[in-house]
Amino acid sequence: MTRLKVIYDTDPGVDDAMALLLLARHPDVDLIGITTCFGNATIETTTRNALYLKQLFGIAAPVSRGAGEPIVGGAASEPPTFVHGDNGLGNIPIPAVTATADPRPAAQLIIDLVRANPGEVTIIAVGRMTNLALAMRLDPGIVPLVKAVSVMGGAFGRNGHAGNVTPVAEANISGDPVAADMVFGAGWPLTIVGLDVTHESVMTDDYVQALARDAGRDGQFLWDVSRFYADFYTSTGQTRSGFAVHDSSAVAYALHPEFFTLERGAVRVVAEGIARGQTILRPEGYFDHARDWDGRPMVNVCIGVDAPAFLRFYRDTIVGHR
Ligand SMILES: [Ca+2]
Repeated sequence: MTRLKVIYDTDPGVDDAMALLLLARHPDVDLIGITTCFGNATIETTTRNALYLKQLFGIAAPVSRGAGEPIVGGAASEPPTFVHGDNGLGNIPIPAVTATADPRPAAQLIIDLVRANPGEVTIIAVGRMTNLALAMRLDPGIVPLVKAVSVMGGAFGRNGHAGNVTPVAEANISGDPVAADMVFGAGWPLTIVGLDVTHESVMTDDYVQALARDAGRDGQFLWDVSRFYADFYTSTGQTRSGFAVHDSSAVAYALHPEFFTLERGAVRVVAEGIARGQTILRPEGYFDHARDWDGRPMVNVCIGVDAPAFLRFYRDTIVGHR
């Protein structure tokens, strides 16, 4: 298999870090760029964290700083420190970081990498969609040059799962709904990996403990970085042990789409009001016209996942790297 060229657009973030490790350790992935966005922490913090992880994981790809606020509507909302800790990485100690960011803004790095690798780049976007929307706006010509886009975000109410910032909205989409609506309407081959499936896969304490035992330094890191995050999930009653696996699900889709079942259709995002950030699918073959969805491109929406296969894949990749 030729290696998959990946741009990882991220807001590290505990689960972002766990997904980045999966990308860094997978033999079939050629990680060519990491772009940061505000979200789980401020843009200063997520960029510092991405640089720290690049250093820690031994990643060669450039890290480029992206958006610090939504594409319209002003300042970012307060970071969810109760989920990812004050430093965005579950309050693990972070030593001085010597790696430095690429001088280009994230949107420019995305454009440059896509243009240098036409038809070959998969973008895995696991934060706000702001950098992708900015890149599209700067250079709409990149859209047909992208091989695939795999997005962690959204909530469609399948499998009994609600939103995680409101009953209908997921954080990445709610944090910049205008950008998400642009990205879902662009016309590139796009798959949305939302809470409908990410809440189906849970890394229990036993699972992470086994990684800590079997995967050396990487395993110990996974255990340490995820303790604060696991406490959030158990204290809020979302899990009995451990946490739902968000960002790594979007990575898994890019490498193993067969783990997932899909619905296809046009997706719009609610920009304002109490449903801000809600993702609404009009399925392909819907019986009637719906003006606000007419003319929008078809995208894939993940509605089911083989969670045991996915969790085995994550473990095998991390342990197998030793
Ligand atoms: Ca994220």
